[in-house]
Amino acid sequence: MPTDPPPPTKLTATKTTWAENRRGMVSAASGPSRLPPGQHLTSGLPILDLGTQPNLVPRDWSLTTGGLVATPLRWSWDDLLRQPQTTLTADIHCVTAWSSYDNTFTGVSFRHVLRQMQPKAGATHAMLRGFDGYSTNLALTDLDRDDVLICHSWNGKPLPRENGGPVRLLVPHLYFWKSAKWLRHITLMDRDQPGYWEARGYHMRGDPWKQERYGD
Ligand SMILES: Nc1nc2c(c(=O)[nH]1)N[C@H]1C(S)=C(S)[C@@H](COP(=O)(O)O)O[C@H]1N2
Ligand SMILES: [Mo]
Repeated sequence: MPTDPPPPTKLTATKTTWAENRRGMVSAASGPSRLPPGQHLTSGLPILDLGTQPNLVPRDWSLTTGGLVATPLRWSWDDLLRQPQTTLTADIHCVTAWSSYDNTFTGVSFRHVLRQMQPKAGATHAMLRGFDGYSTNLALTDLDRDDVLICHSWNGKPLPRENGGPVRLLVPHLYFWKSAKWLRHITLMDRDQPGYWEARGYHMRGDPWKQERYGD
């Protein structure tokens, strides 16, 4: 169910130029630290998006899955809340160089969601799409973890619209662009394919500890 991404904005054009110039790359990690190389600490979650923020009430939200799955899902808000819930606290690292400590999220672990949809043999990657036309790719090995969440709450409150509410992905061990906001659809694939930022010079995986900011 591809939705075309919206046209470039000043922010998306700037970030595309950063990838071309490899902005923010530093030469060596300076030793063990809570802060990945090249990052600085901020507070809260600065808002980054493609320039549109879908306005969805929980009743309008649903999540569908397709591609290489034996059991395609279609979850309403109530279906999501009926699943086992996980609360965790994580540090967030954005490729634009801010990091934010101790953000608490509640949602359903992606490991549980994968079990429900039953990946078919040969499924290795996923494309995650937002209601704004955004997309991002992830390996199933990066999704099949207890700390990857489809989440609806942040710091004990409903996830605000600008942060992807009512429902977003959280992948705390990768740069924050992998954490798709306004999550709409998950496609399982038998190969890796670039999403929105990955097609614009950003790394296919995005591990902040390895500074996987940009593609080759
Ligand atoms: N649907 C959607 N998800 C998205 C984005 C987006 O533009 N659309 N931007 C990504 C980027 S680049 C970042 S840094 C984080 C920002 O999340 P925040 O606005 O809650 O801080 O969302 C990610 N998920
Ligand atoms: Mo980002």
